[in-house]
Amino acid sequence: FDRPGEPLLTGRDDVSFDVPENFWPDRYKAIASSIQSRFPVTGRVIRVQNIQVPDITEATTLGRHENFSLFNPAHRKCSNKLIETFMGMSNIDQFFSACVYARERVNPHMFVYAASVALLHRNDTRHIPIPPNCEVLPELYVDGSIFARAKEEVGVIPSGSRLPIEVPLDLTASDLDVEHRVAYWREDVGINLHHWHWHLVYPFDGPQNIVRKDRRGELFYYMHQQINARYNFERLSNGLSRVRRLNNFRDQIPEGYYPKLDSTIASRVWPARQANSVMRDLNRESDQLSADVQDLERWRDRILNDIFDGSVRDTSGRSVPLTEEAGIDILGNIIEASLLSVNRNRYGDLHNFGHLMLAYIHDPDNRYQETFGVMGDPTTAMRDPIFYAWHAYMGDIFQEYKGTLIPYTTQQLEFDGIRVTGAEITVEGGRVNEFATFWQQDDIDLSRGLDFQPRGSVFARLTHLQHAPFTYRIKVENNGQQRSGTVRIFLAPKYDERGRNYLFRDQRLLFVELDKFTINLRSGSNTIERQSSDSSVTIPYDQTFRNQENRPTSGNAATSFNYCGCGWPQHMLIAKGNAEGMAAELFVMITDARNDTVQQPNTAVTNSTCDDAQSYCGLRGGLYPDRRAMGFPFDRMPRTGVTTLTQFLTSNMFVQNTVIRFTNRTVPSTRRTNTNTTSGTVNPN
Ligand code: CUO
Repeated sequence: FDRPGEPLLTGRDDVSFDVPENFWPDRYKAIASSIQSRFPVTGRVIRVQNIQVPDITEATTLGRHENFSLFNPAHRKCSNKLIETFMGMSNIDQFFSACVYARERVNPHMFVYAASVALLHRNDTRHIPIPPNCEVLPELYVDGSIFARAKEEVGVIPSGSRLPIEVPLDLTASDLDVEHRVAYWREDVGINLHHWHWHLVYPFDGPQNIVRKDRRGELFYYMHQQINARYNFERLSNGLSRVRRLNNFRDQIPEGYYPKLDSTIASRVWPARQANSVMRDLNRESDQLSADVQDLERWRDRILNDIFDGSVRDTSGRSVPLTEEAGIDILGNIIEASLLSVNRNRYGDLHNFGHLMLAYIHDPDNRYQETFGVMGDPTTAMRDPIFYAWHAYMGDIFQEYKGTLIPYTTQQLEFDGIRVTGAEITVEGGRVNEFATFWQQDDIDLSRGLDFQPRGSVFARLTHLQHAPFTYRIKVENNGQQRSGTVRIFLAPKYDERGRNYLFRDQRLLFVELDKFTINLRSGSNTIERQSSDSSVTIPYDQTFRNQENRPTSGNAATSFNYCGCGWPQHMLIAKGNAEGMAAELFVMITDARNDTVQQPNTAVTNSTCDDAQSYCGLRGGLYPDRRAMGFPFDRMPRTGVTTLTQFLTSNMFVQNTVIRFTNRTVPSTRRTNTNTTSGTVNPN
């Protein structure tokens, strides 16, 4: 994975690959011995098993120095071919050989993607950690200008004495653009890593056995619904209104975005989108891409019509009912669209082509020979404000379907004999029911992704949102026998943009899941305590910003740190709030675990750090670990007579008023490598 733009066969600093002769690309073969003498074998030597070289011709049709877009069907074909090759190797040594063979020949971004998907899904490599993508391809995560500064630092200062390079928060725009107020959130490394990882775990195309996962269409809907709920919470924290929906595909798009990312592999900067651009028909021969805005409209109309009809049509014209249980999953696969769509001819590829049209909006017919913008790659898409407008509209279509379902009755919501009598959160040294947020700085090592000499770590110092860890304390009365319950915890803003209370039908879409876990309820009174860091939606802070003391030396892909990666970053669990204290409602519900529990197959990985973020990422090798609809109990419209959250409550629920108070101070990380930086102080606003 390290330094994906560099040829592997020329040797590394501390590792050399003893590669069979037929693995060398033709252009190197004639000078192979002279190359090897320039890079003498030092340190560890890894012998690569000779295999019959796989046919990866199709995967090489994407050039090595082009940008790779997962949303582009032609690129997808290339990566699918590579994934199939990797998955088909009969043992781990052969898989490794195939990787070595392919790495010199295919597009580096595509290689990282395909090798990661294979590592995650092969039975014999599932235990092998994937290095953090932000270290391997830092150019997709941080300001492009820092690479020149890194070069300077590396060229002059010996490893160990180098100063971290500070990445300012105010980078991609100024506050003249109101959307910029939440740029710190959209451009957060942990958030973008999560999204990259989620799409690795849930690819929408590729071998059937990789795509076909339990409730993957529903999880596509739910995980992205939660992203938007979280984004809206952040927007309200910053005095912005909820995100608009991009529901008219022919309107001018007011949100501009200038990503400031460099692609060293393609030797280009990522294209920007000017404010007030308009989506146009795509016709890019060299990318094998053509689609009309009208296609999007037709697909959208068919989907909506069939939602209201209550059933969709498969390829043989048969009606597939959108049932209470399976409807959302079927729709998720149709709208995304994934390989599991019941009818791609009829429903097309709405979400993916929306990404593409937005990504090529600056050059839809390739007259300027410009590549795609950040919306064209899940690794970078969440940086752009338009991502949320597009997903808000996708979310809206899902809600049209949810609106056709019968609302939950009180009987479906209640847990007989269980009463939640109190819930609070406490921050050590803080006030009860007051979340505390602030800025924090952390470092990421860029050296795995830098292809210049000399080697050794060089760090980027990022400023990100953080909150003080807190403890939930929940009081429950059990009037029956001992039993198990599922605790479901959500948080939502209390007031809307105008400072008024929400209607339940609107507020339900703003609830962000904070945690979900099973507990044992004794007969009588129970007090449940739970730490915020144990959340079922997040991965630990250490997995985003790894403890630099414990990190492996640069150039060594083997790490003792088990990095699973999929999961919301712990440091972004709570929205920023504001200095005055933003009012938020903490919602706690306990449901009967007998109705929630899922019998897992023995392939489920439940005993590792990989099961950290089950709510957003599912369970590796297993079934989604909650039988209820994702987002329950907020996924449906309320029953008749319920207009407010208070009216919605049954006795097994509890709502606590809380406050999120933001303090404009920047806390250094305990993980940081050096207290100084190469530039001045950061301006957090
Ligand atoms: Cu995750 Cu639009 O699906 O990016």
